[in-house]
Amino acid sequence: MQNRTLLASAVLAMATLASAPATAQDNKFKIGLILPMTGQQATTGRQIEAAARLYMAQNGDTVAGKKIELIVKDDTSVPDVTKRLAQEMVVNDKVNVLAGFGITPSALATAPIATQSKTPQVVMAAATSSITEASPYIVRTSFTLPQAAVALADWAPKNGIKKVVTLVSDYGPGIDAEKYFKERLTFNGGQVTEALRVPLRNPDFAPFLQKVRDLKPDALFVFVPSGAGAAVMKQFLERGMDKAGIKLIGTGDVTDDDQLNDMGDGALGVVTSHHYSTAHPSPLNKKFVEAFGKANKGMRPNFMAVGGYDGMRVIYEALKATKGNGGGDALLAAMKGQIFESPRGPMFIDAQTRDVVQNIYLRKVEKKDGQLYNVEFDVIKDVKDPGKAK
Ligand code: VNL
Repeated sequence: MQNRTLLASAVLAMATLASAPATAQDNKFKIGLILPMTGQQATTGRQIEAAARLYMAQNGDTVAGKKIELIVKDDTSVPDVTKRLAQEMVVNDKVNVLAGFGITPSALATAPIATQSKTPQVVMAAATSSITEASPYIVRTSFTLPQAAVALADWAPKNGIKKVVTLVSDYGPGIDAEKYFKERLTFNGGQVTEALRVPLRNPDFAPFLQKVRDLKPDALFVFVPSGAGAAVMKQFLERGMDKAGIKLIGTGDVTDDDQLNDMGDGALGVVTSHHYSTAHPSPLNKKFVEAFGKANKGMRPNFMAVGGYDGMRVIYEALKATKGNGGGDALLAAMKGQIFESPRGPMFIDAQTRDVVQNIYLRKVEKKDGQLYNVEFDVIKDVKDPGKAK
């Protein structure tokens, strides 16, 4: 009797030893989400984390027999920190996928780690065209600045805007926006009379805007990263530039849905081009906006949120397609070519470039039910990144 009990417990102990550690590891699928949660780009981190958590709440945290674990780390948008966190996540946490990346330098700093460790890197925010070329393991679910800027350069000259001054943040996405806007506007018979660049860190827009006032173009084209738009708008209006007959135009980063409501009626009528608006009138988006608000004290999802939400979709579906058994290469292959309806509209991941192909909308700031929205009035369908053609 005693022997049998001993034997039984010994067998049990062996079974536990043999299976427990392996099961715990094998049944987990880890997503390392690196975002700016503090500092100048904190709104981007907050939006993307909220969207990722919403996606998990709606779609469950078990996929193909694996328990999804989301590990969120704050890189404060300092690229050296991003790189260190990515390294730790790959080596210590053994993450299956790296994701997030609020700004271009953070995405680029991580690219060699993705390549060396064969870990898919899902870029949910950063939007310089060349990012996807930095590693064959990068897949992007945000947008590119050339994608957005070219649409606006087609619209402007048809709408009385011929002479434009550009004002961009002086780094990857700003330089892309400046270049592709200018090229297309010039092609369309317009002219960029001056190209101004402001530092990314702690920008002071005042001296630049004063200069624009003196130059008196038909319009000022602006690219600043998400979170900086309200400061530009405030100073633009304070200087009475709208009253001086200068229009403000830009990619949708400047009329960011996260901040738009606080910009005031001075923002009414501003035309921008972008891939996502909170006001996108599809049933899927209405559900998304409502659920996002409900889960986050009424917060509006912006274009960063949609990049995070769709990034999670791409990861979940890749895990399903590989039946929970795929390594980095198999997951990457299952991410390429995914085609689906996003809250932004239809989109797909181009299998060749691993970049997002999507509609770009022209939008105008309007008031509806007492709130400011980017209301879409035109669409250019299935836009590939123009930066890839060269
Ligand atoms: C970038 C591009 C960042 C667009 C942004 O906001 C943005 C980037 C933080 O590639 O760094 O709106």
